[in-house]
Amino acid sequence: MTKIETVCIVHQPPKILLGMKKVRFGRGKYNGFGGKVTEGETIEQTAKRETLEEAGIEIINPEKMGELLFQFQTEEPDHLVHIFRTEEYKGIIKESEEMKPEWFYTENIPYKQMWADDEYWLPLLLEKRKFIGNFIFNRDFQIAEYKLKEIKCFD
Ligand code: 8OG
Repeated sequence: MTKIETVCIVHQPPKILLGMKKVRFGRGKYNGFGGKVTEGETIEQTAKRETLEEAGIEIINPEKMGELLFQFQTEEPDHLVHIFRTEEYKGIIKESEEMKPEWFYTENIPYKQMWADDEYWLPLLLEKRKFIGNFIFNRDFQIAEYKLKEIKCFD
């Protein structure tokens, strides 16, 4: 069964907010904030809820920028991830059980400590370009195959 999830990147040029994930899938990697879409929730509601839970902030006007399917050559199920970008938020950024938030200058994004696909699509998001794609990971979580294309809008 495919997991439907979100990732939200807070982008206040020239910086982005990432979190060091402390638990579960992706532990030890920097990522945006996000998680599973629960029943009855829109993906935008998920993006807001997860960012509040993980970083303590209320995001304002998140915009969907990407839709990516991740497939694995292990038992891990597919992940369909909706990627959001937001510039504004309310509240004070706070560490949670899942994530330790940290600001990075966009010229200093820690790609080596992120999922291998992120360096393909994050530069597009930072330029406010929208994209869809899929990535297949091998057993070492390296990219075996991928497709990524820019789109004008989502249907
Ligand atoms: O709740 P769970 O621990 O399954 O959350 C996984 C999070 O990681 C969720 O926000 C979706 C996100 N995610 C993947 N794969 C990738 C990826 O390749 N790159 C990035 N940036 N995020 C990913 O599941």
